[in-house]
Amino acid sequence: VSVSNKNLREISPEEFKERLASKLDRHFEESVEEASKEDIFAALASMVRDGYSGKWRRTRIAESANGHKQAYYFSIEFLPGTLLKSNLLNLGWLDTAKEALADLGLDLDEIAAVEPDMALGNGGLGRLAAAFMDSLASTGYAGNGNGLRYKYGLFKQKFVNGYQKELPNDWLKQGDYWEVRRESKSVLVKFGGRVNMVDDHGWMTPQYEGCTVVRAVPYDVAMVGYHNGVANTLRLWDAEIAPEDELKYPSIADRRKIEDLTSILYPDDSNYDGRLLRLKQEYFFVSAGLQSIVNNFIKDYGEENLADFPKYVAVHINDTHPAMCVAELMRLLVDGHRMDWDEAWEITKETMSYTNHTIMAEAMEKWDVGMFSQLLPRLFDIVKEIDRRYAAGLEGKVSGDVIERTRIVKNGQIHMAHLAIIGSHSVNGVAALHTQLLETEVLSDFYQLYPDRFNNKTNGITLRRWIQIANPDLAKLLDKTIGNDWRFDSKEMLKFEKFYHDTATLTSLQQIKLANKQKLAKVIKDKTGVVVDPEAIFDVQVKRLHAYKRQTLKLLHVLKLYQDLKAGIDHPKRVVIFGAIAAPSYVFAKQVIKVINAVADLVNNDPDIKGKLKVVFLENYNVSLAEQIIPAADLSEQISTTTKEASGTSNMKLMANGALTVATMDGANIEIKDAVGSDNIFAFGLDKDEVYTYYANHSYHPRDLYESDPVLKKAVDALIDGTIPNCASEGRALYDAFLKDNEEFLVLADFEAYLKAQKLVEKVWQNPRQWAQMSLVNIAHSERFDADKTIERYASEIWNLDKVEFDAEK
Ligand code: DL6
Repeated sequence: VSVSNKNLREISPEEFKERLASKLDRHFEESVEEASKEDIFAALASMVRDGYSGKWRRTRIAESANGHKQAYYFSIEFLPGTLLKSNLLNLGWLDTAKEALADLGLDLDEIAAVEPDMALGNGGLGRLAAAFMDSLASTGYAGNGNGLRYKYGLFKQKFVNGYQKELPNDWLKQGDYWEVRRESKSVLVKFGGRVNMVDDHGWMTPQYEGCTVVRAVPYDVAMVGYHNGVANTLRLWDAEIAPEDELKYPSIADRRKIEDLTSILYPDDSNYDGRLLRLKQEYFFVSAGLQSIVNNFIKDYGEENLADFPKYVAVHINDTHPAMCVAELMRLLVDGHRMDWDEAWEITKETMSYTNHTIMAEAMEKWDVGMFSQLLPRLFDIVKEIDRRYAAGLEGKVSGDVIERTRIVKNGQIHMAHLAIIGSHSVNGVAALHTQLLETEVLSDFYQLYPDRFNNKTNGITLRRWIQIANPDLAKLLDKTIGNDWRFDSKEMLKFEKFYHDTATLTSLQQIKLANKQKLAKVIKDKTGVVVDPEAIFDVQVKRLHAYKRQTLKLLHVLKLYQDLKAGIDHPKRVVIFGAIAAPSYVFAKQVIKVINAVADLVNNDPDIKGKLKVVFLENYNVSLAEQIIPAADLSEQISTTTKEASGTSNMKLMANGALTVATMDGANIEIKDAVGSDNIFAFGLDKDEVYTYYANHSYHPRDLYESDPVLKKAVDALIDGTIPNCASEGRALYDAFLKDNEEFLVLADFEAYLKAQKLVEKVWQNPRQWAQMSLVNIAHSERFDADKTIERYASEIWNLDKVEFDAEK
């Protein structure tokens, strides 16, 4: 990129105040003194849009005019959180904004809190996609997102009596400040009906009959780069009635049948209708996105140059949800542009790349042939043909068993991961262990067939957001100690390690953490009424609720601490903080939530405990809440069953904020341990080989452990012996799950090692200087997980992008 401007204050406070006053005057006919927080927020958002609009236009023009290859990241989820502060930061306006507003007696944090989180994701998958958008722009690549504009997004989690209830998340009700509706770029997407292949001058061409046509309208959101004049695009599609079909849908109820396609993220897939809606959503954003990319390509380079498509376009399939990209691009090339199948296939493979984000079979999508072929008849034909040619091409070269295991269409189902792998030139996992497991276990047949396609890209996080925005005092301490170059090149953070013995720096670190904990204590009090002591260990587990992530192991630890305290065995003060949402139809996860909430009630209100242990489950965990919790964490719980967590990214955010990690050797925890050294992490638990030995030999018998370890037995029994009021059936469900022979998540098997690790935690906690030193090492080494670096690897090793070149200010 031409311009990398290191001026952290690109605008003066005076100019900022003037612009704000004039916006308020123009849009709301009011002065700063009269304006509500909402109006000030709207005025700020409008100023920010003015600030990047030229950059956005210039980037778009430069990207196509200069023949730059563009990457398109297709993802069912994007979780950018809120955008005001991150746009201010990336424009170089954040410090000025804080100062200017403070001069006016206003607090930027309070005003920014008006903005709802964009509810377009669920967890790590969506957050990673959003981090990549920021990094693509910030590293100066032409990279755009392609997803769905869910009107209600993921549900809003509420606890009623300790149970999770799901409410619609009306995040768009104030109107979104950042999106631009691009009516003229709308395309049509077809569902259902029948397809007849007719001979049109020697080319078999599909004729669609009786299908439902949905209009896809894009809403674009600028993804502003950090101090570099670049602004890329996140394109989100909304479903509308096609203008020519208005009469077909006369009533509101009729219209909603179409418009509801983009109402919610992850419709309940435990029933047929929910699954059908998911499939529709997936095809909708795949088809709309690819149509618009192909249209753009033809506008810029001409239809006659379609053979060069992969020179200018990379399409990334983020998890299996957009795997239909493979078949849809084939459809567009073969049906739409009369390209020969073999040529189209080579182009498709060269264009597509795929990331796998889990080894959990349940998340590797498969669609019933019946549903798929009815909803997408032409695409089904194409998938079948891809599958037929795949199998035919391997015949005689590899065993029939391998062909059978790797086929796309088999046993009445379409295997989307297989489609993505067969139709891509690159398949990557998201941490070294995960990629290794893909190669040796989960996708080993494919690895044998296509060893060159497989590669690892360990995940990363937006350090800018998690330090500069969420933990500004830590950012200032880094500036003071190592200078502010780290804000532009995270490698510089390694220099922070030089302050390992510096008492003043260690004291500052402790003070910053304490202040962050005081702030979080207030949030906890306001949200739950629970009073927590900021001097206690803040022990944090924030992530989706899933059996493999083992919030249950933390729960057993809490029960053990409670029992000790009741028996007069002392422990350092601790506040255990959970944040987690459960999929609406995931019964076990919801039972875990209920039991944790019941335990919280018990522990927090038991006078015998004297406040030495508190348990807090914060509702509706999202990016904004994460920004409040993570800077205040002392301890990061990364305790998944080894082999099950593909990477994890809360582990990275927490270490960057100086939390120490209690970790199984799973996912990216292994790489965190590599980075900080084994003295600066609390590693414990079964390793990969031990886990696989249990699985292979069916030799995990948790009841033996339970019978032979009285401490374990006592903690587990608390679930059913009446210790925890108001959750008898849920407690029983957990108890039964833990004791089931060959229980998949090996909870009890890791209990003893986990207690040992926590003993060590308590010991180190007694030595605040050592704790601060370990914390410092973790902060310094979080540079390794900067998403900018991850994106550099995707750009050079998978997408083959070069940086956008233009004069940012012209
Ligand atoms: O790669 C992003 C993120 C990883 O950090 C998590 O370890 C992984 O669980 C998550 N995967 C998914 C996929 N679906 N499921 N389950 O969300 O991806």
